[in-house]
Amino acid sequence: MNKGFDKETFKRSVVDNVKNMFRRTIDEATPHQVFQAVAYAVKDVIIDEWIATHKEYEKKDVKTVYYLSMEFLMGRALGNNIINICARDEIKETLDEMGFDLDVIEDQEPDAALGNGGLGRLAACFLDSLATLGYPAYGCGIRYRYGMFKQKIENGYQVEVPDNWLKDGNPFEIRRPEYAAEVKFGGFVRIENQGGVNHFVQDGYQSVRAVPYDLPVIGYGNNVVNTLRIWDAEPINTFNLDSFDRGDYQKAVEQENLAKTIVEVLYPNDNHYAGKELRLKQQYFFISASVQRAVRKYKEKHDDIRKFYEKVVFQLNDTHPTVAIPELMRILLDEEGLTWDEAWEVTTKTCAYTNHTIMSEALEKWPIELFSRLLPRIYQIVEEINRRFQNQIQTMYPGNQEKLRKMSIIYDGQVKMAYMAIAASFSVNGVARLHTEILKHQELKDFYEMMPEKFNNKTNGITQRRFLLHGNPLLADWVTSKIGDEWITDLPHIKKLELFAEDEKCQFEFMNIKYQNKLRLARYIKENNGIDVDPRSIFDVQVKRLHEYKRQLMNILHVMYLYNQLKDNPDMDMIPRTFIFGAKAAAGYKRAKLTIKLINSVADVINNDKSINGKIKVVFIEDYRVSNAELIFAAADVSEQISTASKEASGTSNMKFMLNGALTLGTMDGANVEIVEEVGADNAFIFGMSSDEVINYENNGGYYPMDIFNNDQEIRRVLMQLINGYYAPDNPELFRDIYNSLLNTKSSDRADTYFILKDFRSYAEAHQRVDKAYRDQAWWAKAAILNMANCGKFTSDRTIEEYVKDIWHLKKVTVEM
Ligand code: 26V
Repeated sequence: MNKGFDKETFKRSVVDNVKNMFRRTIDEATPHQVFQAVAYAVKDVIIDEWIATHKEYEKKDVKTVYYLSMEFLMGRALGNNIINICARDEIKETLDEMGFDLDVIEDQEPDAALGNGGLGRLAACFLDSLATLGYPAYGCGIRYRYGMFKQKIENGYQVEVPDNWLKDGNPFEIRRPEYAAEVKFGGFVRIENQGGVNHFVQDGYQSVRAVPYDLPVIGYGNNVVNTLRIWDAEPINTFNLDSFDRGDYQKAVEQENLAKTIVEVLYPNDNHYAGKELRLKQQYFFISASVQRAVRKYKEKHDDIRKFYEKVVFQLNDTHPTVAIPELMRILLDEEGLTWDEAWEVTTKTCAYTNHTIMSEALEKWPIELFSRLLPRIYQIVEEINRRFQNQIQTMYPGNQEKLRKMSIIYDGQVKMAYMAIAASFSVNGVARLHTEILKHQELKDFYEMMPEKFNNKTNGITQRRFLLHGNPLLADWVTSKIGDEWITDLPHIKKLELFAEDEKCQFEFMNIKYQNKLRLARYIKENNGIDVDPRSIFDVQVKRLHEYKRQLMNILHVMYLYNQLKDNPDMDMIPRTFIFGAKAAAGYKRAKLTIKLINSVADVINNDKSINGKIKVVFIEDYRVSNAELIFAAADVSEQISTASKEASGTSNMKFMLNGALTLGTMDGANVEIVEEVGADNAFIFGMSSDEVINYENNGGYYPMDIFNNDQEIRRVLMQLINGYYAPDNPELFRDIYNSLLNTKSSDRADTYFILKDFRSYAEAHQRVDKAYRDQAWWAKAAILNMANCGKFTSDRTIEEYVKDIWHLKKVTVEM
């Protein structure tokens, strides 16, 4: 309940907004215009709190975390903002009285999809938790003109469509030209001797003007409104006759183009580094602007820049913002006049680094040629960082050339960003316990041995406010009716649900709510895919980016295997199952895109086969994104978390499913390990090789999938169907590449790199356990409720408290209104 909320004021505000913005009366407004009017009315409600929060931060001179991230996958703002100002019921009612449906209005808003997947959504959850817990924080990122592409499925294939999310404006953003900063690229470095002191001056550069746009990040029911600051690029001098006259025509046009291209589009790669120049420009652009601003802000109140770290901490979300390290060094050395040692002390006490993947293809390594050409002064500083780091290695390991070679920040013509991040950060963290252990003892072993004190784990979390309170109102209300509403800001309270797990009436209520949510998703699927699904079937869901290590392929191969069994034995006793997929493939990732085609081809055959009586349905949900994810988690019975053990750093959808009472079918990978620890192995379906086994095989050259192909006739049959036209009668060769990836050892890479055939039997057996378990509805309901009851650890509120305690050392602030 929002005490200050006044219905009549709100109504007037909406009506006035429609008039002022569109010169229309409210009854003439389109649904999208109504959305905008409502969004501005909500902004009206929070604007004073936003101002008050920052006044309070100023007054208390607080330490602030700057969460530096190339990605913030925020999703829609309106519904979440309404929830966090605790005015959901009031606003729903008010709009009802005006003849509008809040759900329909919310549906008008485009997702802010400024991120790819897990890493970007984690950043968004962290901002929600920081504001809710009352910690001073900025998110710093890029205002991409085009976010993550929209996915269309045409003839079973993924087609990428540009996401012009800003075309009708963004009601919540505020442009802040007063905080603009200049960012310089290219040119050369000149040394100027002034009174015996060397000054480094960058000349002959191109530059852009970085202009920030602020978005409010609203804490739940606490008057705190933090800021997500995303930077836009504008040309430094508007194209004018002046420069034309001076013969700078070329440069003026180039700078205009640079500004336009820099923020044009989010790179839609997840876990694959490509070494594109524009990507490095994006990185330096938003980092230079953010670091300059942080230094300027600090200096408004403090004179001793040597104590910068007492008020500021930079959290690097993966290596993408690592140029923050040499950029801060540059400012401290060249602009603030600190010595190297002084600047290094400040920098290393300010920066902390989070690692989100061990996949080697995601590691950022920039060619020296590119790096030094684009960022000449920054490169000089990186060289000096490396020189001193090498000295340190030599002191610790005298004569050990191997260490020097393996740990060098600059090696083999490349700058290794992860190594720089580790060398210059006071904290290095992984995102789940298993992941951190693998970092310490495998991937980053040398660094861990040299500086063990830096390494720590911060198991990821998710915000229950978006993924239960907003996404699943029926279940959220049910939980509150049983145990009160403390879970909203203190998720471990949800443990109290355990008392109801065995209660027949509660089990029935739970299953009924799940059924309602399955109906809601079935309607969505019918509207968007034209497929009828049976809400009484088991909804078995895998939604995440498409990647080989996540093994969507194993999932669909298993569906093919089940279908074969049904064809042989149409009376086979099985609970009807709907296999639901949602996944975007990176635009250039051929095999991933072919996997989407395979899923859709299998869906076509199976969904149209009357002979199996609808026992299996396969649905590929187009354009999986934050907004439809909320519907999907709410409706899931089974959560597929089936990555090859050791490969998924954490996973976060696993937690969102758990929160919504789905049971995990998964490997002992990432945070699944901790989920099972919390809920008990009896209340999940675990299968497959352990990470140790996987790593062992990898260190010994892999295994022989051909043995499985030769000895297991059912697997062989499935694989043959990839190349005999069973699912592609017009083009039997269509899936040859997938077949080859599983069986053919080319000289370079191993076959079945991700152990799909190796884990297949164990996976199929786990599916049988699911089928058997679902027959006992009381057992299933109990297990689902126990999953909810034991998900308390996985709130991002807990993760943030750990970051604060171990890394950031921030103080909570309260805002009175
Ligand atoms: C890497 C790259 C490489 C260069 C091109 C663009 C690009 C974009 C994103 C990434 C990030 C890949 C790392 C990542 O997303 N990791 C995921 O992080 C989640 C949050 O910690 C975690 O739950 C997932 O397991 C992990 O895969």
